[in-house]
Amino acid sequence: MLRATRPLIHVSSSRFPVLTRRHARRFVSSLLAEAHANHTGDRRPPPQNAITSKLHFINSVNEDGSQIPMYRVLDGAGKVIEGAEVPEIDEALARRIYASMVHLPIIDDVLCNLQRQGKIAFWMTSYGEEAALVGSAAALAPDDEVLSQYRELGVLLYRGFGYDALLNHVCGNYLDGCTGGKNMPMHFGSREHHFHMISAPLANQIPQAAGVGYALKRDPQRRGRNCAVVYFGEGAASEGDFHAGMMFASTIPSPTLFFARNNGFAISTPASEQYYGDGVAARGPGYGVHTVRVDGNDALAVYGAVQEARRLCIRDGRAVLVEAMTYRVGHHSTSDDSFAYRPREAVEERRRLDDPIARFRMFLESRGWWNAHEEQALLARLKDEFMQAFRRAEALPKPELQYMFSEVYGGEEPWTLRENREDLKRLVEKYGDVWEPWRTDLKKFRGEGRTWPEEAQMEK
Ligand SMILES: Cc1ncc(C[n+]2csc(CCOP(=O)(O)OP(=O)(O)O)c2C)c(N)n1
Ligand SMILES: [Mg+2]
Repeated sequence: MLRATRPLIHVSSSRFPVLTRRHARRFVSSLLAEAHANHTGDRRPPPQNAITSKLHFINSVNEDGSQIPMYRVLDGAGKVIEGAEVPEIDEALARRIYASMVHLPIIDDVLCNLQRQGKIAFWMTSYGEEAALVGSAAALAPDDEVLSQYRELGVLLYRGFGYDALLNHVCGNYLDGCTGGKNMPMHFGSREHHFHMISAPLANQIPQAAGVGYALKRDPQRRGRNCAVVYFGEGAASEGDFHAGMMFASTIPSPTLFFARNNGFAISTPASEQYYGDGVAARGPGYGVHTVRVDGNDALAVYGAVQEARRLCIRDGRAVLVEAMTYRVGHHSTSDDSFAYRPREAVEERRRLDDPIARFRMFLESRGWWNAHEEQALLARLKDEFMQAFRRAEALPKPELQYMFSEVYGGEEPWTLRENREDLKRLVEKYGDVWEPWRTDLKKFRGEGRTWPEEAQMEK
């Protein structure tokens, strides 16, 4: 990118040239070159790098070749580890984080069952990643712009996206404010909650986030106040778009916080086959980006790391990368059976040894902020509220059938869509009453698929 040359000293008289930073830099380096040449007899320009006479290859960001360490605050029993920097957290925030973690497996259990019963089309669980999601969400401002991959429901719910909004989307009914019933479940988003709509091609959100970060920097109302936060899996970090996004945010500086959820798998491909280097974190310094690796199953460590990452990001107006190490306890999605490619015992062992929810609960209990009685009451209340919301969403019809053709593209409707709509209308009129699958299915739509208002709109 071309940068405007900023004057260092601006002299208004036309007799003096404007001295720019670039001129000053050139002047100083020519002096240095001359001194270097006089001293050594070497007339070449002075090197930018320190010189070494040792031929030494490196393959690590650490001098000693070791892996980047992982920041942790709580041990497996929820006790603060020796020497840990404990982020400031009060009882109200800790309880909010905990409640937001706890409802994720409740939602996942219910929705996986409903998918098996054929009541919803698809679901992807957050099992095992509750601390990474909620701990990070808690460290952000509610109006930081979030661009997510798909497994980040916990972040959106933390911001107050309710069960009704979620289930209207999952059921694809006419009140689905995310995609108007047109997309698969898991394509949620909410303008009100500064959470950009999910789109399935992996990593597309990463360069977009660098652009969003840059837009925030250009906006005088939000500069120095907000950042863009992009969530992605370690699998998505193998896409070219990850590198494009990092490069953008590094060379065209913007307050963009990259949050990698390293859950050990990209569907059936284990992390060990996804990269040979030191995970995702090792790539950050290559782009000159401040980077930290954190224990993603430790809600307190994630909260502290993201809070600091956000502070740096906004202070410097530059990208920061956080890699949260966690484990995908669930199958990739309801279309996957992970026991076909990893032993069931390994998963059960992980769940038993390192449950992020239990770890944070023990921390709360050790401070006297939680007890078994509250636990029971909370679980029962959340399950009840969720089931009631499901019954409400399930009872609502799908949008007008013809709405599938509206609001697909901005601007003038392409003729292909108009033709498709007319074809469908003709077919419904011809077969809608006589062909059984359609006779039943059409009843699920508003107007039983027979009303064709000129311009169907998404319910707002
Ligand atoms: C460009 C592209 N390629 C492949 C897919 C199919 N796909 C969907 S999810 C996924 C795995 C992603 O793994 P990761 O980024 O680690 O996220 P996780 O599912 O582990 O949360 C793949 C390969 C896709 N959606 N888009
Ligand atoms: Mg993954």
